[in-house]
Amino acid sequence: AKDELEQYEGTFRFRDGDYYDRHLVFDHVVPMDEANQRQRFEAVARSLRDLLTQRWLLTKETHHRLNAKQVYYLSMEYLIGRTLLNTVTNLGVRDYVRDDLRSDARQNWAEILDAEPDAGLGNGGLGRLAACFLDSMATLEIPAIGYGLRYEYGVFRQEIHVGNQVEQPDNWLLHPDPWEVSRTTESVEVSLNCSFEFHGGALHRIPGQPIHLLGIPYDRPVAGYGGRTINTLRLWGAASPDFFDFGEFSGGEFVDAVLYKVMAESLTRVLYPDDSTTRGRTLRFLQEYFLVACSLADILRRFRDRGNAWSALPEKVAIQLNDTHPAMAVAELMRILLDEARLGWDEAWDLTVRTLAYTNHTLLPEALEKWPVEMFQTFLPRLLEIIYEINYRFLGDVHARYPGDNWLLSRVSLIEELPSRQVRMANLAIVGTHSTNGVSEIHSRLLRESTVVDLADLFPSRFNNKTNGVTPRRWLLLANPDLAALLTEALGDAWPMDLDRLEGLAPLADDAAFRERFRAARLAAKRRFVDWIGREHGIELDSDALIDSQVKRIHEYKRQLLNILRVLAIYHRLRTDSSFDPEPRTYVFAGKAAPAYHLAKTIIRLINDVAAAVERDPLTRGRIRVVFLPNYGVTLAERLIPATDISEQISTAGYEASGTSNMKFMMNGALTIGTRDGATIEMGRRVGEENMFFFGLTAEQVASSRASYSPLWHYDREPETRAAIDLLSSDLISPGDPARYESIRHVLLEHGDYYMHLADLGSYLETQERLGKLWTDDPEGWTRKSINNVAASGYFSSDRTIKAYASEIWGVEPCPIR
Ligand code: DL6
Repeated sequence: AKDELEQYEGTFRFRDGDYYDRHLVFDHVVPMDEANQRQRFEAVARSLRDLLTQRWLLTKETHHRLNAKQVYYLSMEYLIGRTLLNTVTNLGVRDYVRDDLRSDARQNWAEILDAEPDAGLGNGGLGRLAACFLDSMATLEIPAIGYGLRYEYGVFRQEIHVGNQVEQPDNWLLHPDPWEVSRTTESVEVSLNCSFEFHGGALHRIPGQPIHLLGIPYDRPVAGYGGRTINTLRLWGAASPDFFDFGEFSGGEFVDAVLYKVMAESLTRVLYPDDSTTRGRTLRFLQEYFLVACSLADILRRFRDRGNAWSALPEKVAIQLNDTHPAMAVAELMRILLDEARLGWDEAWDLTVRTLAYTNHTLLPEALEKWPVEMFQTFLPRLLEIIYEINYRFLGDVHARYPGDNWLLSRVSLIEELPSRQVRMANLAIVGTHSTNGVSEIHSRLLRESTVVDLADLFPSRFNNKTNGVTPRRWLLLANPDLAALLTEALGDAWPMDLDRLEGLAPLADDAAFRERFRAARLAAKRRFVDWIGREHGIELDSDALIDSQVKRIHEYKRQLLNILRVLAIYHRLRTDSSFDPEPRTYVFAGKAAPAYHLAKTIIRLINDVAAAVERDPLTRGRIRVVFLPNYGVTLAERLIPATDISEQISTAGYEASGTSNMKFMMNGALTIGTRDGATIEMGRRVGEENMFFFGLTAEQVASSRASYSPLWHYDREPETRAAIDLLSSDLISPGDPARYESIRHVLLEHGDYYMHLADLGSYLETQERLGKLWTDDPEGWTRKSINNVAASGYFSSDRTIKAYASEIWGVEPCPIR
């Protein structure tokens, strides 16, 4: 790999600073010493894009020439983060970039990196997984294109005002994005059977009058590690095909004509900021169809351009649906094969099912998408006809297998009849694809055994598991340079592409000198984070204190509330028990709440109120710290995860499909405290449970004890539980406003505590105490466990996950670019 890299750099190296200087001065028409850091960032990024362009072209040309089977990943979300350092890392051109920048006396690398906005085109786990998968597919040289939408506004920017979340728009495309290439010549037309008009200051639907929209592709390079393959992420932007309606224009309806154009472009203006419910929103429905229609048209054009016959579709094309969001692809592909390719139903259906595959990412019932039949009827009547026909034939088959079981028919039907008629997108996705996978072993099992048990019985061979993974390039090599350097020294430089090599660390856990160095590397990461938080947020932290982090979307099932109740219990002890002397700990929280999710926003307020109470109180100040970091995103995660000692994975068992931050923390040496949920269970199996800190009810216990569970029982009998809950309405936490957390108290005590916080609080506190003791009394034992965690994290590389998708679902091989 090293030889290849050198050859690669030799071929395309920056020449004596040409690329950067030229871009900086000529693109911006600015003297070099007057350029700002944003302009410098754009110049470096454009130089890097130049550097990889020939490889990018060669990758496309090779895939085309060899007519290689290609993966198409359809996702409404890609949580990409920044691209500059990742590209430099993956191409291995750090030194060349440094050389190139030398001509610019005023450049500052850290500031240049900070000038790039996070591309936040996703809400959380599902979107970040898609970005990790792109990295792995390119690294493994799998011919792949990611398809998504080019939202002008990504996930909102979170600010905290007086403890409350305030959402601000994230106008990440305010400045031109130096990575993207717009390909107007490859635009696609998308038709809907309903137009709109403006009158009386409002937008009105005109059903039956077709409307045509244009999908414009914007391509971003995805450089695999080692820079051999450069794949493409193609994001669709919406536009109106006619720049102006000249009829209206000349008739004096200038404003309406322009409004029409604005409306068309609004389709891809903004990402829906909710990771579990978007039901019922027309714009979201249209966004999903737009992604599907543009992408399928593009995929099939490419397929036909390579001279393939329709019958070869599943041999040349594998389309992965990232959740049900692109599940309309089942009906749209059928439409194209029936109406445009003019195939018969049976052949079209066979090709569709063999080409498509579906990944489920959640068991939460509110996240299983359903779209009103009426919406299909209005905008996509042909798709509805096809869905009805699929359903008619499918239910006919089920009836033939289980005659007389009408209840089964109504459960598996693609159409839900009551309370209103809706298309069940998960059923459509399962019936219309050859593979349905969950994202961890427990999730795949629960999916089969409960969520869609009937469909799993009907199609047992379609169901499989692909435990998630994360890319070690971004999450270890880039994010944690000190630890990465130590790993390279101990194991050689192949680990970023072959993460199982980390197993070689296990014997070193018993080597005192190595442990010392490992601790030093971890401390360096902590210091870097502590410096940054001081600079950026004016918060002074102690880098010797334990850093305990829970970072993810704020959601009841993820139980940030359990975490903060635990902090309240400790706060109470510090105030009432003078002999209590816990280890210094910084409790870090970060995450966004969906803007309409009131309880989640109240939890954010509570965390901030507890943080303030701890600081106000002379009995607690300086002994523990609570910090809520605003605007959690990829870049913040890259800073915080390497610095974290304890990773909190405390969802109610049976609710977190997989989790992926758990893997990132493990790779960087944090110890995990967690429930037996999602992929955390598999982490425990890999590293050995003695290196993890499990607590609480299992998924089976949650299910079986739900009926008899009484949160009041815990409140009445457990003094710490009672103290924590009583603090919620005390003057200490919400001075002068005792009702502020009434909704939380109500959910916990009167409304049955659906996510069973109180059932687990006792064992959570005990387990935390064990962790604290280990940290203070046995630092060597702690480091040993930490090393063991890194050593066992190889399995959680997204390369492993992608290899399994490639061989077991897609049937694709790597296609080396020579
Ligand atoms: O599979 C990626 C990620 C999992 O790790 C999380 O456990 C799961 O919550 C998340 N799901 C979503 C959105 N769900 N929906 N729809 O982000 O997927």
